[in-house]
Amino acid sequence: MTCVPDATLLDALERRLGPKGFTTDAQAMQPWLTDWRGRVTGAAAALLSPADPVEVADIVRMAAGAQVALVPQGGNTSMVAGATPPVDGRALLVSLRRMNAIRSILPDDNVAIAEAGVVLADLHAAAEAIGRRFPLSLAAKGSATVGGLVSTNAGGTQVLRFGTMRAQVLGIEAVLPDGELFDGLSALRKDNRGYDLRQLLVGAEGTLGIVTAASLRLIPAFGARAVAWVGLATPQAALALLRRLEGATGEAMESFEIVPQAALDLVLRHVPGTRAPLAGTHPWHVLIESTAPAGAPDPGDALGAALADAIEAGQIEDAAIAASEAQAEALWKLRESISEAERVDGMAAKHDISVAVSQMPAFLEEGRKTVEARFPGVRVLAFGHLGDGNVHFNVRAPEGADDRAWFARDGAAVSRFVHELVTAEGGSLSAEHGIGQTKLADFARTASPARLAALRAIKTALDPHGIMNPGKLVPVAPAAASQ
Ligand code: 2HG
Ligand code: ZN
Repeated sequence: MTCVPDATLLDALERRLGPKGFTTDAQAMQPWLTDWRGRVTGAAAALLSPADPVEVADIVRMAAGAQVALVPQGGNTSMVAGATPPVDGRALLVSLRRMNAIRSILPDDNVAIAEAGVVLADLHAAAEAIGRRFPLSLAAKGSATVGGLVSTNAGGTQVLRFGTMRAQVLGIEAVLPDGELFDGLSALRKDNRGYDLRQLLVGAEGTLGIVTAASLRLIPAFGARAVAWVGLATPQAALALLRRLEGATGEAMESFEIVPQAALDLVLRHVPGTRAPLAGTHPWHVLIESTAPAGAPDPGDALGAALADAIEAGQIEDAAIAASEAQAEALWKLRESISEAERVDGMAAKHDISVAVSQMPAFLEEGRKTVEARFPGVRVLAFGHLGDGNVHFNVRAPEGADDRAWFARDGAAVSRFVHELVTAEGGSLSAEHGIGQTKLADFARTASPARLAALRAIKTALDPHGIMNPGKLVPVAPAAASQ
């Protein structure tokens, strides 16, 4: 159990961080105490906004001495309330947003060294300015920060070709729970010096330390991209199309996102300036992006030919390829606005699940029927990264129901049911969003004893007083919980 921060600690922190780095003002803290989806609100004794890694190290050292909890936060876009402090108000919220410098960008190494508070869109722009690309993107790119992306091992829409954040991180600088600065910001492509602390911190959700900067892999900018929208009848047809396009266009394809008609309808209803991408409606849709290096043939040619073959073979119902960058952006906006449209529409029980890619079509259809039969009236809205075997299998309240009341009454039972279903299929209840607080109980229930024991052993070894982001990711052992 962590301690309540006393006046001596708060005074010392205020003196160390100055007015820009320390506040206890309720109004200033308020926007950062509730998660993006508005489901979880916590409390904090103070909001700390360090300006550099030395200040972060001092904060952690002081908090460790007093056994006070720290909750690191970046853009506050967590889908699992991973950066929302506990309700007891004992924790100090540590915002990394002021640490937003790109320290260096090294074209010959294809590396950018970015501080934790760098916003993803700014990293994209910096890479583009030197003819490179940071190959990870997601809908929250205008707010999500490097520290959060690293700490959650974020995925997004290009994982199919480039992998998750784990594959992009070459080095990490972080403050460990005792206040020591781990300077692992190398640009080394190969480094076999034993346990990989860097990879331990990726996806640790701030429970093993505070990531202050990362060296990140860049790749050459693409010469051209082709973006297509396809209408089809079933997820099975979508999977067959994925494999057909891989055969026809090989490495060129980098996104393959599945969208049910209901998700497209939500976007068209709630997001101004959007319009239907195809003339008719279709049970399912797929957004595809294919790219080619500078000087290579237009990727639209191979993609167009493969889609024409798929129409001829009866695999898909309709398809359109964006004729301009503006059209390509408009298609991406339809996909990237689903989360926001769903949020505007009302509460949903959110499930970020993965199964083997080959099993996903059956899970989408059978899983939906099973959930809708068990909880009559609910509406499954499953969309996302079919190419990675990861969809957001969200469940909305029955039509016309008071969504907040429904969520309060049934949300946990629905999530438990979905998580048990996916675990029974050999899948994961967290594919790319992390465990945070909202998945913790179901993670504890469904994880194997060996997985939980290893997780707890690592946590205890590095953070013996449990001050780093308590209540997230690592389920408390039953004996400790009953104390
Ligand atoms: C996406 O793929 C994000 O759009 C958000 O991961 C998913 O809101 C969601 O459930
Ligand atoms: Zn996603």
